[in-house]
Amino acid sequence: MRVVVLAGGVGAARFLEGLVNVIPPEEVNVMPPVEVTVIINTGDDMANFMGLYISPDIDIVTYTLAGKVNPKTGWGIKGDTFYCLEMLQRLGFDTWFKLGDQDLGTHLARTMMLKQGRSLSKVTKAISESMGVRCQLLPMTESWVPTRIMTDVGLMHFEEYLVKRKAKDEVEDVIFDGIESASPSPGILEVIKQADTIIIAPSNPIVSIGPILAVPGIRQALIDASAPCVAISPIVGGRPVKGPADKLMAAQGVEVSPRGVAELYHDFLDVLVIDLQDRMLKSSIEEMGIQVVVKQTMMTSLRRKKALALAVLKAARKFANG
Ligand code: FO1
Repeated sequence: MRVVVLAGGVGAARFLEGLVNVIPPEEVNVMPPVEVTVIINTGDDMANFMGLYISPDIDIVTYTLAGKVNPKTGWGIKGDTFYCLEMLQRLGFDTWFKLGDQDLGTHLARTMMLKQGRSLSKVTKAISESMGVRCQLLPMTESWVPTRIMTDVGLMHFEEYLVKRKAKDEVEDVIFDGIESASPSPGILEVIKQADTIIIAPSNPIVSIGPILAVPGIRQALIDASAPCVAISPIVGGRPVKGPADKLMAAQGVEVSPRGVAELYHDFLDVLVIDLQDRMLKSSIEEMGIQVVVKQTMMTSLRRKKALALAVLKAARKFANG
């Protein structure tokens, strides 16, 4: 069975941890082997940050699936040290983006491999495989398409808006710089076409899933796909579980609710999984032609992550069987 997941950062990575834990390991041949391919947002990438190529969402997913991620923050490496940053600070540099010493190793490796002319897909494969990640991780595109936020104090990279300035600026617009001339990474359109199940992970619909959908060809591939497409709402009780999705959705004139998420994905979505807190929205979302499953979606333990993943796979199978 081929499962394809569209993913951003922390929320998606937590869901993926549940998913890979409910899929029988290859050696247990209870069913045809299940391949999981993750199409990851690269709009957060910084192409020359301290001279390095930084891919936050790719690293969050890689470290999480490798069991290395810092569980408290959801990003960076568990137990990492920050001596390099401390030295940079002493030398007068602004170290607002916290890159740990081991994390810097990943960025140095990626930057050197890219400089040798290897593609971001190949670099991502090399790094994730060396960390023992079994899923196939694909950057949404291989060209640099930074997400920029137009605010009342000017245009800035998404990470500067979110991390450096703590998402305090008024959002006027969200721009996926150069995305119209980008193309999906090799294999992405095929993997969507051949998928048995497509999952939209609980990531920020505007700046994590949005850029993936904006890569020319990907949204149409999802619309044309024969596989059922199931999303988990990242908005629970009118608020994002984590991050600035509410501010960004409001700035785009989208209702900050699972119904708003359904609106954003309506042209390719078959089923939306919403939290118990939002069960009163079920019928109005179903009126949009999208089936709704009401579940506990707060992933506060591995047990809950696994239960959510199983519910999503079950919803997809139920939809596929009509
Ligand atoms: N998020 C923060 O809020 N503060 C940080 O200092 C920070 C550092 C960081 C380093 C590497 C990495 O892969 C991610 C990092 N993040 C940090 C997370 C990141 O800013 C966002 O959570 C994602 O880009 C959004 O999905």
